[in-house]
This record gives sequence, C-alpha cells and structure tokens, in this order.
Amino acid sequence: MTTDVTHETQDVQDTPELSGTPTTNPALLDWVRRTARLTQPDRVVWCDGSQEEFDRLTAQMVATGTLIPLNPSKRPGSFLARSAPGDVARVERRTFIASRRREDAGPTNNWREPDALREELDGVFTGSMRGRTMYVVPFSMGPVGGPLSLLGVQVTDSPYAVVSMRTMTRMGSEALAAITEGTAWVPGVHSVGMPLVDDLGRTRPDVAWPCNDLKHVAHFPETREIWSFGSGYGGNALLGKKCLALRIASAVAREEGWLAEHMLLVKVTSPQQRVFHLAAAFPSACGKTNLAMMRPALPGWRVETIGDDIAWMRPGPDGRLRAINPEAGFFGVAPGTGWSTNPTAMEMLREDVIFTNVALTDDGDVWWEGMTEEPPAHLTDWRGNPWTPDSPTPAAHPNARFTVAATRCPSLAAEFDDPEGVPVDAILFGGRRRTTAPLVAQAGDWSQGVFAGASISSERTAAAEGAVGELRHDPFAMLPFTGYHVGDHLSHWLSMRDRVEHLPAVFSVNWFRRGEDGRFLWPGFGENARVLEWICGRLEGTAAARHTPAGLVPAPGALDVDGLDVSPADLAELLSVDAAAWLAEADQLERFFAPFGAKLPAEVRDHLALLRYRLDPPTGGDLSV
Ligand code: OXD
Ligand code: MN
Repeated sequence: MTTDVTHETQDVQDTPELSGTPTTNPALLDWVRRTARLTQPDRVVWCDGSQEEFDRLTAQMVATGTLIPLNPSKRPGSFLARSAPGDVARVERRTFIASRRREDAGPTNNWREPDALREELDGVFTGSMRGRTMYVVPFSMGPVGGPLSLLGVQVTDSPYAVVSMRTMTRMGSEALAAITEGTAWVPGVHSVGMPLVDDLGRTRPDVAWPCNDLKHVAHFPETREIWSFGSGYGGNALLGKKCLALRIASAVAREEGWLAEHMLLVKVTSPQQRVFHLAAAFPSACGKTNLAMMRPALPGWRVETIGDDIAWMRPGPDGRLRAINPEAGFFGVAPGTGWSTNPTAMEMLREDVIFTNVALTDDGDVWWEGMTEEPPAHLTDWRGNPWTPDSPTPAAHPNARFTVAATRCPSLAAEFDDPEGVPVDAILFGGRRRTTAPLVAQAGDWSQGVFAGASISSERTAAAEGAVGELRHDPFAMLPFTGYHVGDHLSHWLSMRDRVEHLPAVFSVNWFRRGEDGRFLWPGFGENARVLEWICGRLEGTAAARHTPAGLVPAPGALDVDGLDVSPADLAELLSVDAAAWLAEADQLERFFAPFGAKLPAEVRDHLALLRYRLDPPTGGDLSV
C-alpha cells in the first residue's frame, strides 16, 4: 500500500484519527472519519482546488487511461474521457428521495424509507473504496460566503469527479475555510463502487472507467445528505449539480421560502440599453446552453450568460426575485453544438476542457455530430472503435458532454460572480414539442404562469435513460430534480406571490414546432432573439398581444419576422392554438395531475377547468355579458 503522507494526505489504517488535516471542524472531521471507516480507502486526500492538484490528478488519470490528452496545438489543456458504455447518463430509475412519510416524496419520485435506505447504502458502501484513494472535496455552490450560496463537501473515490467538481463549483481551500464549526454544509458520499480489493483481500486491476452495474443516487432532504454509488458520470457523480443544487436545495428552498430551479439565467440588453434578466426552464438537452449563449440575429441586441442549467432565486430586499447561478462551469451536451448553432460555446471550448464520450480525430482533436456539417473521413468513436461516415452508429454518444469553466465563456456577464444575484424580470418555460405548444405565449398572471410551468411536457432526450422522442410531462423541467412532492412544489411556486412584491412575468416558448411535412417551422438559435424582443416589449408595455386560451401570443405584426424565411402561413401556425389539440392536452394533463391527489393546488385545477372552458365554451348562453 502506498502511503504518501503530506499535510493533506492520511493513510487511513495508520492514522485513523486523521490528524494534521486542513480543518479543525469537528463535525466535518467526524464525518470524514466515519465515511473512511465505512468505505475503507487506502488513503484520504483533502483537496485544495489548486492548479498543482489538477495537474497531478489529470497526469495520474492519463497514466491509468481514464483521460486521453488532446493535441495541445489543437485543444490546449484538454482531455477526452470515455465512460463505460453502461454509464452514460443520469439514472432516474435508481434516483431515490428518502423521507419519513411517503407523501413527502410524492408520486414522481422513487421514495425510500430513510432507515431502510440507510441500511441498504451501508451494505453497498462497506469497503467500496478499498484499494482506492478517498478525496475530500469541499465546495461552495454560489460565490463563497454569498448570501444566496450553500456549502457542501463531497467525498469520492473518483479523480474524474474531483477535477470536474473543480470546474463546476467553487472547490477547494476557500470553501473549506468557510466551513467553520457550526456552519451548515451538505455532505455527499460518492463511490464508483468498484473496490480494488475484495473482502478476502484479493486484488484486481483497475479499469479506465470504474463503475458498478448497481447504482444508487440517494437523497435525504430531511437531513440534507447525498449518497451516490456505482456511477462516475455527470449528475450521478458531480454531487454539487443535480443532487445538491436541485434535489436537496429545492427542499431547503421550500423550507426557507426561495426557489432552486432547473433554469438558465441570462442578461439581455436591448438596442436602447435597457437591461432585462430572464430565467428559463427547459427539460434536459432542449437547448438551454444554446439560449444562454445566444448571439442574437437582431442588430443591437445582446445576450450575456449567467447560467445554463440551474438558478437559485430568493426574494430580495428590493421586493424582487434575485437569482444566482450556483455553478462555476458548464457541463453541456456536445452533440448539436456547432459553429452555426452556438459559436460562443465553440469559442469557449477552445482550451481547458474535459470532454466525455465525444469522438477523437486522427490528429488528436475532438468531434461530435453537429460540430461541422461535414464529418471527418475517419474518427475513433466514443467507445474507442474506428468510425467513418458510413458507420451505422453515431461517433459521439448523444449525451456526450463538455466540462468547462464559466470564465472560459466569451459571453459571460459581469454579474455572474455577484453574490447578491440579479433581479429576474421574466421566467420562460419551454419544451421540445412538434405540435400544440405555440412559439410564445404570456401567462395572464403569476398563477396562470404556475399552471404553465406545471404543464411543461417535452419529447425525451438522451440526457437520461429512457426512450428518446417519447412525450413526457416535466413540470417546471424539474421532474427528476424536485426533492419533495411535486404538488407541494406547485403550491410553493404559488406562495411566492406572498413573498415577492414585484414578481417576474411568465412566458411559455417552443422553438421546436414542426409542420405536417416534419420541417421545423421556426429557425431557432440566434433568431430566437425575435421572441426575446417581443418578451422584453411585453415587459416594457410596448409589444401588442392577442388573447388565446393558452395565453397571450404576439398580435399580428408584433413579432419582428423581417428578413426571415418564415411564410405568413407558417407564422400563423406557430402562433396558433388548436382547440382539438389543446383539449387533448388538457385530458393528458388531467391524467398526469391525478396522482398528485389532494396536493394538486386548487388554483392549478381551476386553471385546467378554465382552459377547457376557453377552448370549448358552453353554447346557448351569451358569453359577452
Ligand atoms: C444536465 C441534465 O446534465 O439536465 O444538465 O441532465
Ligand atoms: Mn440540466
């Protein structure tokens, strides 16, 4: 057994008391000690977040084959990781919410009784780090010490998770220093679940991407803990992201009166230099990163990035909802990101990136579907096999990712690091819908906006396991991320009315509507600025709208389509609300809401009834009186 004892490294067997650690916080030391006793690593390393540490860990992963260094003249400071083929996405079936009462987890979560789950976890974590190093990773979600931020500590036996956490959070000594005695922090235990030494002391060789077929991504919102076993991938392994910043934080937010949501955050500046901050919720892999980094096709408009995935929004002292992006980097979907769709992201990805499950070019660079129009003649695909354009499978996995620091983003807003956050002017809800949902519709008021958020549905993508393309309801794009009962989530949103004096306006958007011939009716990407222009016009009271049963849509002529190749018939279809399709939607929603039972807020039920009434008013009466 190697024993590399520095002030940050302890050999567990020899120094069970973990003396000489970079913290004296007894609760933290006690938790690290207990976790080490359970998981039995060979070593414990306290991470400081330094460049030296990053270089050491990446060199180590290059040596073990976990990382492939990319050609420094093509992609400086960058690496490619290839996951095990069975560990490529979030595992929703194995994501658990433990709560004393089943009804606190609700019908959309996999509920577990806390004691039973603890026992199960004790079983799988016993000895799970044998032969490996346990890294202690202190981090802050949001600027360290900020009034909207939360602290966490992840222990993990995955150096890939460590270096990714360094990019995705404020990780290291500064966060550790903030975790003083008595300070609240969220503990997260992560193990890839492949010990190198078994119960009988027999060793086995390591592999490039260790993981386990059995996976658990477990949350205890009541005690604010996370336990993740068996996966090294993305949201399963980088515990600051979905586990802390959404599932645990949503429960904390409910208790404390704020919102932790699956939303991008942007600053939009009009040609008149008016500034608006928009938060937008879309299900995974529906273009949040593209919208967050949009280059408006309309002259004079500017979109600057604050966040691309998560927003924490608290009532501010100014009576507004103030939002931060709690993350420090972007873990974006690579396929579909290209010079024509998201040039800002392409610039951001020039250096210092960890790519996972993309293809490797023959000259040591990366490629994925949608990066360029013409694929290279020859590649090595995400599984490490030779690939040509005639190959029957994609070169990159559809959920291939890039991990890159936010500071690399050329469109990053100066407010990104502001601990006080930005005031939110509008909230957008969207999904990937071929039919039914119009390009844009404004909710009449907050409660109709909450109904719009509750009604999001979208075609499934590759970000999670499951059949791609199938329609699923995804309220607030939080279906896999709300750490408590989905019905209580709706009530909590409604209750913001009593906490925030100047509430944001709410809009629904759908960039993905198609004609009967299957063609996209709207060009999307930079042209979505036209929709943002209308939204900002609504905020300023200058853009005209017409009523439909699904909300207010642009009045004829109010959406600027000058110079666009969108025919008047296509535009009419994009803004149409088809009564038959919406009545069918209402039926589906009613079925989806049924298991919410008594937790479905009466106001949401009323909005469903009102929607039906507007779509199909009873005949025979005079509705004008
Ligand atoms: C993500 C997701 O990784 O939503 O952001 O799946
Ligand atoms: Mn996401």
